[in-house]
Amino acid sequence: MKLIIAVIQDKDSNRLSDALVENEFQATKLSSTGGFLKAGNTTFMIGVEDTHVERVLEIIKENCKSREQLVAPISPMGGNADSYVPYPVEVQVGGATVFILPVEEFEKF
Ligand code: 2BA
Repeated sequence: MKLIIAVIQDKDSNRLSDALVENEFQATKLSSTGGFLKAGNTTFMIGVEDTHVERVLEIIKENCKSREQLVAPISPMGGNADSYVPYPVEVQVGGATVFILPVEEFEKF
């Protein structure tokens, strides 16, 4: 068994939830915050048998889009004003960042 942990954008989370339910995969959704943008994102925990990992990855790919996001300028606040960028910068936020972990034991009580 594997635990798939997928960090995705909030905008895609309902679509991904629906697609997982349609395909009879169980998942837990957590509200999370990206360390770089400090903006909300969504983390899915999906426990599946090894043979279903590829299918779940396909579903994630089909339902999560990469997008450009603007990062607001951060004031230097006593730091080096030379490195201050006074305008928003665009970053490409991926459709999904996925970790696949082996599960040692799985129990439901
Ligand atoms: P954030 O940390 O808010 O990052 C959002 C996007 O900002 C990233 O998209 C990347 O394009 C850019 N970015 C991140 N750190 C950067 C830096 N030091 N310099 C320049 N640009 C930077 P993604 O790579 O697609 O990541 C989307 C979200 O997935 C991340 O949100 C974070 O919540 C999670 N994530 C990504 N890599 C991770 C990792 N290795 N471990 C844990 N979570 C990760």
